[in-house]
Amino acid sequence: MRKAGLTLAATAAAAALVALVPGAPANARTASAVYDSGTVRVVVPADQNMQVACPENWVCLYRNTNFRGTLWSWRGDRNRSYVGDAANDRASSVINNAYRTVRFYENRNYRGRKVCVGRWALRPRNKIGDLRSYSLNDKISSYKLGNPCGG
Ligand SMILES: [Ca+2]
Repeated sequence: MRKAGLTLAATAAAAALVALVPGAPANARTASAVYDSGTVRVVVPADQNMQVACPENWVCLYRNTNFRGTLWSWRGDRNRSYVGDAANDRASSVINNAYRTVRFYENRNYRGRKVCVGRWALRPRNKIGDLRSYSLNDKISSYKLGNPCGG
């Protein structure tokens, strides 16, 4: 069911992109399209390099570095053995606003290279602005909530 929701959201986002760009008003740089199924949120900025906030208690993947571009996010209450086709292997930065530590993995089912990101309470140390630093750019496929990093 989760996978179906994400696919629907991604399809809607793609359609909105086409609709937003032609004839966009002068203030289009501040506009964004939000698709929220309750568990999955896709935000598509009119300006594809715009910085979009990550909601509290959500886990956020960004298409571009420094938390810019298309945002895919999930409520921070469960593991994701697969982030779905829309977000898979596309994130270049991440924010963990969940109340628990998150480990992001290169492959599905929590396999491969990983990076640990501290919880909401540790902000601003709860984010990675450039996943190239961890050799995980355009690679994240799953993530798991867990114990503090280094524990
Ligand atoms: Ca991957």
